[in-house]
Amino acid sequence: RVGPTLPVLSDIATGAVQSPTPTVERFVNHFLRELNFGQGVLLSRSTINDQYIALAKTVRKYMMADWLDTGAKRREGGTKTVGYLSAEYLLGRQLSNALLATDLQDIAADALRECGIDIADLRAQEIEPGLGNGGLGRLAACFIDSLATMDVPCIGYGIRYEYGIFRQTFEDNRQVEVPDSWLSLGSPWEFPHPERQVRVDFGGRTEQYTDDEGRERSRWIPGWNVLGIPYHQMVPGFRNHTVNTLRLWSAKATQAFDLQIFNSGDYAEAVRAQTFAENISKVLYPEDSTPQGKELRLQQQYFFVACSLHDFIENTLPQDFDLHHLPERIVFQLNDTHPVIAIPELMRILVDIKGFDWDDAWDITRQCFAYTCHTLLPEALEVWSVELMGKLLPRHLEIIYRINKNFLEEVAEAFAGDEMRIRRMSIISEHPERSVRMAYLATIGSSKVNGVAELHSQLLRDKVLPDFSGYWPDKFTNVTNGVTPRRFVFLANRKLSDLVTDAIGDGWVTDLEQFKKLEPFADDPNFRQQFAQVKQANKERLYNLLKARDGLDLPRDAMLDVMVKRLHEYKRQSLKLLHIVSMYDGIISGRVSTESVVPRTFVFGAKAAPGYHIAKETIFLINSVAQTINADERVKNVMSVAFPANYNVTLAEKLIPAADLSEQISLAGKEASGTGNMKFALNGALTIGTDDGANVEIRELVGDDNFFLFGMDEPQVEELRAKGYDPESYYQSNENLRATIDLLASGHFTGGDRRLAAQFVDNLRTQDPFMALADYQSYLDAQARVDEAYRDSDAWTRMAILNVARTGFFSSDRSMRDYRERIWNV
Ligand code: 73E
Ligand code: PLP
Repeated sequence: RVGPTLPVLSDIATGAVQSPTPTVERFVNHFLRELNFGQGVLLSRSTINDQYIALAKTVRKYMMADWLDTGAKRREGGTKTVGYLSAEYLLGRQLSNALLATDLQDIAADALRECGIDIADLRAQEIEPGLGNGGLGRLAACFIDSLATMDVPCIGYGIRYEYGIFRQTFEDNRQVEVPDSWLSLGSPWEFPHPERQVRVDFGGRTEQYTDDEGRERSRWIPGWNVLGIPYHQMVPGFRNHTVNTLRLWSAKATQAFDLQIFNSGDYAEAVRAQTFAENISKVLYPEDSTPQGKELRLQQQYFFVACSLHDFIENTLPQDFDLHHLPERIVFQLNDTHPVIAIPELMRILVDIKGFDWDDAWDITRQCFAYTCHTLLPEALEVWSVELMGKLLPRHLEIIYRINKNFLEEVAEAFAGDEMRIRRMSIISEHPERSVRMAYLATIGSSKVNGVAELHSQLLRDKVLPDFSGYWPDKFTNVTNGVTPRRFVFLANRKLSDLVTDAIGDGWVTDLEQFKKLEPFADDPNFRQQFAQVKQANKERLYNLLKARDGLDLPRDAMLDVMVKRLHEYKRQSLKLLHIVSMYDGIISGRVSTESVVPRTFVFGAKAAPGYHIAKETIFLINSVAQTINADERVKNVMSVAFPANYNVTLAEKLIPAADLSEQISLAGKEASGTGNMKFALNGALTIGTDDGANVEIRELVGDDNFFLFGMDEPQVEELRAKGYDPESYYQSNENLRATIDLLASGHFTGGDRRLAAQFVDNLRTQDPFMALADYQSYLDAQARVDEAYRDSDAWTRMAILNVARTGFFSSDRSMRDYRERIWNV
């Protein structure tokens, strides 16, 4: 246990004692002090990085008293805390968010101006911490923002990866991954606490023994261990004086190096153990939507979960807390299966360390966990081989076996003689190798299980976990995802925010349903005009950025059609590419005149997992098509394609507010929810989309007239699959599709080399696992409706305003209210 009760003198942090009203003068003072005494430089000699760090540390100071007070309030209050367990947090830049939360934006800008500094330059200096892959990690970041804003006690627990998601560059149109050294210029937002290190054991074996009371017990004799060092970050609520904590763990070797070996001259060997241990938090696995069955990943999972549980039980709860009451003080939300090893870990703590009876421990454990599933793809359901689990975590494997045995006995009693069911519901699957199904463990060990959009939760119940939802119907629920309006509207779209605030006041920032009040403004020509001006200004801002960042020259007055998200076959960037090539083919073949088309600028943003071959081929082809089209005089001024490298939160914040059209075109039943779709709608883009994930709810809310729906729905997909899907038949029967694919295959976009497009084309014609060809014609028809609608720009703007007005539901504040009511009971 760290830190006895401190003497009263040091407990001075109450906002009241601390904080005189911020003024420009005081801010200048603090900033210069940080520069001089923190960075050790004079203003006249300081670099932009010095200035950025000094500014960050200045802003931090303004949050400090609130942070300490929030912590004290939480400890005294004895309230229930949400422990959000997530292997990913895709935070995005911190500076702007901190300035916004503390209402210091104007003061800071003025103060820096007095120092001769443009604050925009310092904002641009920050490297975003990319400690997540995409939607799942960004969701975690939105959720902790909302919890702080709603003053809900929450500790976010995760991993402080030394390298986050790779930086994407393109060479010869191909993706090249560069390590993301986000820490290289210093990281002013984190507070390391090496003195609060936690030891985490691995490996070894178990041993049976009889305890003092004559009970048969098992204990773990670990083989090796590492240390977890916590790094704390502030999570400020929006102007409410609440600052919650994000606690990320970094791995460190128990012993730095072997001095004897070092002295003998074998330097590599001397640090081998250290390197091994520290590899655990070295880098984020760049896989999205599919798990990586690698030993190191299981190490990462157990590492952060063991640290977090220890931290909460030993360091956060009062010293003599009776753990029988644990469910009154914590609910651990499992962000997908990545932290599910926490369930047997809590059992181990309660049974092996605290001496609880199994049944008591199990009762407590199940109340302490809730599980969110984020996927439907069967290949994405995480499993760990029994062999690996036994090698790395032998005691946990034993515990999992016992949980399974008890559970299957229960099932056997309820469904006597139903052997098949028992086999289906077992945590242990036998094929292709004996392995632990983490989603089953999560479901059995949690009080609640939720999907992330209505459709997804339904499919989760019906398709992924039908036996479990039949057995425990009340355990299953839905919480539709949401996004934080602070970052993705207020910060990202300042112009829209001002316009909206002028119209309906600023209550929407923490109560996004107030966007509803905008509805009447859709019929106000003056408001429409201003709204259109905002969109145009956001486009200009984006084009200036893309010019400076990527050397791209984009026309100013085309429809901006955006598809940004991880590159995955189920998301169907391939379908978008077919649409582009078809439009291009129409023009160059003379079937369509340039005068008759609605000019479009297409923007892609997408990282492919480094080992995902077909995804990387798709990136290559998109870049090749972009290069060809952009250089072709015949389509000049009517078509351009941009693929800025390294799509991340920072780029999303510029791209989304500028978009006219949001591409959400996954095969129905595959995208659990999507959150990018929500951000676009809230920023006044219209959606062209399938009946998938949260698109369904977006469409219901904005209305059919304000949404471009296309493609099969999920039952139709299933039906076609059952009938036998033959992509080639679509190729043969659809002339436009055939021309499009043939043009792609011809080498036209790949310098005459047909081989370079062959894999992509063959894959579509022979496999097409996500049925792009089946939805092709419907997609083109919907795009024609988009063109039609866009021609009447005023009517388009009206639809865009209605999208904003009707999508306030997608605030992550609402998601958090749903979790509170349906799951956490906090
Ligand atoms: O539909 C998205 C969803 O919006 C889903 O694909 C994504 O989670 C988002 C937030 O709910 C997701 N990511 C992963 N699984 N689902 C995943 C799986 C393994 C590793 C990393 C991410
Ligand atoms: N990647 C980044 C950088 C994001 O900001 C987001 C969400 O906004 C996503 C991925 C998820 O996008 P989608 O929901 O379209 O998969």
